[in-house]
Amino acid sequence: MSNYHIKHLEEYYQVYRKSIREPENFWEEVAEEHFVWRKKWDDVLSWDFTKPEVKWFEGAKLNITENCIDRHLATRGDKTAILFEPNNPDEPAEHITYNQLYKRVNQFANVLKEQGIGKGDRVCIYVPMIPELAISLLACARIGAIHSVVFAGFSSTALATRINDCDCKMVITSDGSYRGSKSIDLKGIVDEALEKCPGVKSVLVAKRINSEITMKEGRDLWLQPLLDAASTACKAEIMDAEDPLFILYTSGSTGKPKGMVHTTAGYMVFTAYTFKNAFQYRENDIYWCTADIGWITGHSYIVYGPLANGATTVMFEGVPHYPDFGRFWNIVEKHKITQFYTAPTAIRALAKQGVEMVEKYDLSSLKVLGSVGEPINEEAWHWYNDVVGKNKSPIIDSWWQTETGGIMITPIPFVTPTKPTYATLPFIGVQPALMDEHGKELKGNQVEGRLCIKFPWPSIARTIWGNHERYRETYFSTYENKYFTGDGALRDEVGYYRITGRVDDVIIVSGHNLGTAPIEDAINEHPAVAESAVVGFPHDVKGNALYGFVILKDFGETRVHDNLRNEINQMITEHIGPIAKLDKIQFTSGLPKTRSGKIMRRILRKIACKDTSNLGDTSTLLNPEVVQDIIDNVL
Ligand code: 6R9
Repeated sequence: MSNYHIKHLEEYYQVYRKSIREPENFWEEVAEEHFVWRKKWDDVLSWDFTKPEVKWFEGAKLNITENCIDRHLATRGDKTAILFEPNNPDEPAEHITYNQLYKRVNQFANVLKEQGIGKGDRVCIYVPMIPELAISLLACARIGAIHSVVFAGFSSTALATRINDCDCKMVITSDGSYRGSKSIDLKGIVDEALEKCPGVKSVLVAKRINSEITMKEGRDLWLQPLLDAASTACKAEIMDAEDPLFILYTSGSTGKPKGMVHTTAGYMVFTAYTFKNAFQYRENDIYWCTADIGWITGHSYIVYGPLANGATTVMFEGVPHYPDFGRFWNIVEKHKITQFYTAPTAIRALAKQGVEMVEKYDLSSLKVLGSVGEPINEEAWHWYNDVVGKNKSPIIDSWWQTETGGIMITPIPFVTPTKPTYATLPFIGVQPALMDEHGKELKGNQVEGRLCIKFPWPSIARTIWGNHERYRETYFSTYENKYFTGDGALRDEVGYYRITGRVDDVIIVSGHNLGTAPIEDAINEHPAVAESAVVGFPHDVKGNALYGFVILKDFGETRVHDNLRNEINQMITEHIGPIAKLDKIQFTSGLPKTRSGKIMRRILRKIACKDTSNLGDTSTLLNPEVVQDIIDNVL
């Protein structure tokens, strides 16, 4: 079908218009022609954003792993499906073919079954970027278990919260992980978490760093011997289109993380279709996304989207600066990467190193460069375009979210002319709207407002695990009949979108979404702390860094403040993880509050950004006098 691969701008507009005018026909054609179904759907789409309820391909039966693996075996059995590049550059890369992936996923699926896991059970996956991670997702999907991957950089408390929120019966982990020159004791973190997780019956442990760990009798099992003993055949569980495929947690503006639930058919169709078009993927390309599978980018564009297209997808275990800042470019040269997808924070860190680190390597294989996770600033965009892409590989600045499942606004490479810092045009089937502060849609171009989506797309998250009301409240209550993204955006004179950043209490640090509420909760756990407020301020590598304003119970505290700062960051590390540590901590006697007792973060944000020329009206504050005091002591 010609619609599957967009080749020029006019075709984009044609296909886009069709996808908007006849969304059901459009997606039905895509679904018909590019996937294998055990049974086709009775109904393409039913939806109601007031409930909210969205169903795609209802009545269809399928298994996503048959689409990602089995159907490729006849034509691509010996092709590399997953190309694993280890942390240590001296350790050989591992090429896992589709034939091998089929066997390994089936063996893993059989182990899960033997351990009593079945359809609908939740399995927590806390595994570093090693092949077992991708394989464990697929093994769950094979038998209809719902995977809940927790990024293996989260602390034991964060892990326990996520395990308990969706009642996981099993945890899959590894003895440890490598990160550059360091190794991390993952199993120790799991053991600590499980003290608070009575529902977990078994733990499967992959061996990666050969460290001495304790195995709890009756609960913990080494994975490899079980895999070796398992059969390489495992029938795929036949799933309904709307059966949950996975849960993935994202930060919200209250303390509790939101378990976004993605279902099977719509997610598969949209991630596969966006992968093919947004990266202009061709057979025999070698595609590399540098994200961790612990985030949605890894789920959709390391695992499901690429494999549904029979692609070769690279999994990199390490970090951009080990053994030196040339590692990414070394990998591009070594594996002749054609599509490279990374985050602005990585681009900024690498751009700081100067061009020699890039120019040492042959990057001529690159065709398409991608950016995701946060707004890309102009300087980073140009560096990426000129130094890495040599002005010939278009940058796709792709905007999307955990909640959207797949790419929503992006240039299509070689089709949409790019513009620095602009995510450009909505993807096929995506209907954005910008809203003003009164809840009215801003029509026409050259407008700026809050970004909403007016019509369901196949991979929209269906609910928040265990809390549908929170799902409605967070995404569908601000603007009537629209999905609200939490982002601000502008539309320029030709209709290109530029994402301006979060408009809620989520701060994106190094591409990671962090809610201010859980960080403040962690700080407030410190016995010396009475109250705190966290805001973001610009940082040249991380995009944003965190600034904490902290009121101590006894302001005249005689203890050394630097120690207290370390202790507060330690609290945060324990409760959330090191990614949420504060760059600056200012101790203060008060926080600016409204008469209803709400902290005025807008003012704190301006102070942290050293932009105090126009603080707006502070007269309505309960305590306007603290503002000057905070300004005088700003760090
Ligand atoms: C895929 C992913 C979602 C938030 C999103 C927005 C920001 C992502 C962006 C971008 C500007 C881009 N974001 N891509 N902002 N330009 N190209 O990152 O999901 O971790 O849920 O984050 O990230 O603020 O709302 P997630």
